[in-house]
Parts: sequence; C-alpha cells; structure tokens
Amino acid sequence: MESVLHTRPALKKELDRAAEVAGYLWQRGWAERNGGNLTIRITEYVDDVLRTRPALCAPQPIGIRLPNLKGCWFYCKGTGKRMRDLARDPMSAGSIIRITEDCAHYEIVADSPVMPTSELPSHLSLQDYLIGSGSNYKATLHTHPIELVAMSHAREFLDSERLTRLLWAMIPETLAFAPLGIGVVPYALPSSVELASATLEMIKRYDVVLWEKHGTVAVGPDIMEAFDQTDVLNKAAILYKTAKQFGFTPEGLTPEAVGEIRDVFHLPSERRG
Ligand code: 2HA
Ligand code: ZN
Repeated sequence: MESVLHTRPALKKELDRAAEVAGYLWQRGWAERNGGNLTIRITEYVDDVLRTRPALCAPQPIGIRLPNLKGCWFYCKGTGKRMRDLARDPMSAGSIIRITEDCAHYEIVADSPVMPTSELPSHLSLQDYLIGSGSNYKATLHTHPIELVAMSHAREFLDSERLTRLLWAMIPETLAFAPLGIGVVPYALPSSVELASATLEMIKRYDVVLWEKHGTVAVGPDIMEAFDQTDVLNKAAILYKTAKQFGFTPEGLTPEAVGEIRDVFHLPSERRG
C-alpha cells in the first residue's frame, strides 16, 4: 500500500527533518542499535482521508491517562527500530498513531503496524504537558549522548545546578542556547511511568533532562531544535572532557562573564513556551 506521505508533502517535510536528525544521532554515536527515540505531534497534517482510516491494531494502553492529548496524532519511532534506518525511511522505522477518545490508549494508523517507542509514556507525558501549557513545541527527543551520559556516572555531576553551571562555563553559546540548563533525573527503569513522571517535572524547569546513566530528553518546536539543544549541552561536556584529557581542569567562564551574557542577551531564567 502507498505511504500516507506520498500525498501529504507538508507531513513528509516534517518527517524528512526527523530523518535528517536520526542521521546525525547515528553519526555522533548517540544511537547504537535501537537506542533513542523521537515523537512528533502531527495533528495539523491530518486530513479527512487520514482521519477516517481504520486502525491497524486494537487500542493499546499508554499506561497513563493524558487528557490534553484528546484528538492528537503523532509520528513515533518504532520500538526496537534503528535510528540509522529511520534516517533512510521514517515510515519503515516508525508509525503514525492517534490517541483514542479515553486519552489512555493509542491506535496505530499508518503506514504499517510498527509498535511505537518503548519510551512512549515519557514522550506522551511531555506532549500532554506542552499542549496544556499552551506551548508551540511539537517534538520530543530521547538519545544517548556519550559525554553527558558518562558524566552522569559521577555523583558530583548528578546535582542539576552544579552540572548546569559547569556546562555553561565551557563556552558562551551553552548559556545562550540552553539558558535553562540541564536537569538530572535519578536512575529509573527505562520505559517506566516513574521515569516519565520525573522527566515531566524536570522539563518544566530545564531545557534538557539528563537520565542518570542512560541518556537525555529534549523538547522543541520541531525535532531539529530538540536535537540542537542536546547538541549544545553535549558540546560543553566534550570541552570539559577534552580539557581533562589535556591534563587540566578547565578554568571555565567566570560567574560574572556568565551573568553578563544572561543580561546582555536577555536570556530567560524560566520556561515560557
Ligand atoms: O529506544 O533508548 O530508552 C531504546 C531506548 C530506550
Ligand atoms: Zn534510551
């Protein structure tokens, strides 16, 4: 059967961007095997033909009820699927789902019955929060950035404020593009509702969430921006690591220099959208 993307160029463009990001994740070594996942809200691209398409499976439980997701549609990477395959063909490595009327289940609609990401509770909890807060953000990204995950193995970096200050001090752009910093969520079982709830609380205050000894979660108006936020923070982690490899602890920008950047560029200190 023909892909639903063939007759929907705007939706295809959105998923082309997901494919581009998936390629970057693979190239950076942040997406080994089936590692990482992404979800994009695509409700705006759903026309009558797609809306009335029969489901490819029985309704599946999300694990939580998310009232703001009534009538929402998403593209999700498939569970067990590879980012590097998504980079070539998003519909072979993911699927389009819709949330059922009870806001507690989903149905797979297209192209084929690829089960969505194992981290669906986290992705959809974030989407529910974003809609509820009136945000224009539509994309959520979970990946395994090497340096940030490595840092989350050291107790001293599990303090969100401390880690954020250290990363901001590595290069001015970190503060400029991640002015809310990074929030650390203590280790919890991958895919769990507990992990999803802790992530939700953290994303209200920080740009990116770091899952201890696992990976990151970022949100954005589109998937490229969610990737950029992760990339900016991981770049700071790479600079820290590189200085350590040279044999010294980096001096870091002074708190005054960081404060000056915040003032001059009018950077927000809390989430606005
Ligand atoms: O998709 O990264 O956390 C596999 C994962 C689960
Ligand atoms: Zn993961």
